[in-house]
Amino acid sequence: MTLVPVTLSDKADDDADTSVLLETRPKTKRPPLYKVLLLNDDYTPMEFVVHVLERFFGLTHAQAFEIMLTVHKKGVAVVGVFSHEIAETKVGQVMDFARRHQHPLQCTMEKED
Ligand code: TYC
Repeated sequence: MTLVPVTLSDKADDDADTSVLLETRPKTKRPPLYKVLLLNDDYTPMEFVVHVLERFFGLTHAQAFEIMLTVHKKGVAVVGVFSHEIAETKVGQVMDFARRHQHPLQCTMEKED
């Protein structure tokens, strides 16, 4: 809990300004968020990427197809924004699933500014 000094003017006696400490609410800093990024490559099939986006990010087929196309055309796209732990889990799930299917699909995370 932070104590903030506040000077109050005493109308009865101008020379007797009184300093008091007021309690503020405790500082709770929001934890940083992380963007999960999907990277393009020349070999992973489009349908596989769409499936990954549906399966691990809860996207509809239309949303998944749209993001897949963005990655295909631009090279990278943000798939979602999560806490550090959730982002790490999603990246691990995607990388593991891609590796098991022998696709070079890459997924990474990056701290949000
Ligand atoms: N570029 C791939 C292809 O033409 C498709 C693709 C899309 C691959 C998105 C990865 O993250 C990716 N088959």
